[in-house]
Amino acid sequence: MPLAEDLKNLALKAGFVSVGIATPQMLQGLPHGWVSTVINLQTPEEALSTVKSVILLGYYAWDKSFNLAVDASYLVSREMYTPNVPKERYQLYDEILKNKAWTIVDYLTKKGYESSLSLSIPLKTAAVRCGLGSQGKNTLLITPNYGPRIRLIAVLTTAELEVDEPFQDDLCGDCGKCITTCPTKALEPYQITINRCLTYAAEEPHAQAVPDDVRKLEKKLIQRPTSNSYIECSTCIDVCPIGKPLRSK
Ligand code: B12
Repeated sequence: MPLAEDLKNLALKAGFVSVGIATPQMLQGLPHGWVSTVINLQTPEEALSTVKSVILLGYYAWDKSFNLAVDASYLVSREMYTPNVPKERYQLYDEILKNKAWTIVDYLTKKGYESSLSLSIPLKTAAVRCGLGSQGKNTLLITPNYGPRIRLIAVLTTAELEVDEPFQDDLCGDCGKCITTCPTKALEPYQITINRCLTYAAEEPHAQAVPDDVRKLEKKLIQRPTSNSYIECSTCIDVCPIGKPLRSK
């Protein structure tokens, strides 16, 4: 069995629902560098200089609780905020993704290929080039079967693998539910104003760039199971009709 097929079967067995493969050359021209204050996006080559293939893995996050984020209290709690100390945050879905993707890294490493996980390449646009789905009006990756209820991670490897075709269709069509339902009006078709997104507001409790009306809605709408944790907003995912489960809450 070709290695790509072998890896796809392994990924499905590990619990991923969609898998696609591209070369780093196929991922040229994607977003790069700092996205607001959130992340410094890397190219695959910056993440692993010897990379020959990029494997994009999609995990079905079917429950709101996957959006749980926990801030390390001694670093960043609202009461004890210390400027200039790097923040540390655990997002439940990131931890699940990393855990599952290690199966693929481990398998490739044992076969002699250098391999690593990446959450710092631009995963949505990479996933489109790997054939997983289209980029939606909410800016998220929309897959035909699960809509945007997919979380993404990449495995970078020196193995040369058979690649997939980029996804060509626009799955949103005339729908604009995510745009009209976003509580802070952060979305325009295919674009987001980051400092109006409730997730950004919750992640950055001290950012001056977040307008007052958004801070008020953050206090009202963001659920906080404990003082150091919150459930990230997922309204623009929940309302998407594509792949919507019968019972979505
Ligand atoms: C930075 C970031 C954020 C920031 C900024 C969001 C953003 N859209 O950039 C904030 C904190 C606001 C955020 C919020 C959320 N995020 Co976030 N975030 C990221 C991160 C780290 C990078 C995203 C990125 O590349 N931004 C850079 C901008 C420039 O790229 P872009 O959004 O693709 O913008 C392009 C489009 O606008 C496009 N475009 C412009 N016009 C047009 C027109 C057409 C027709 C088309 C097709 C495209 C197009 O051009 C732009 C540049 O290429 C990724 C993880 C990763 N490493 O990729 C997760 C990620 C995108 N987030 C994710 C999620 C789930 C969320 C939230 C739902 C929160 C949550 N509950 O987890 C919200 C959703 C908000 C939203 N609708 O975007 C998931 C999305 C999964 C999916 N199905 O796509 C990711 C992939 C994390 C993961 N590991 O799964 N996020």
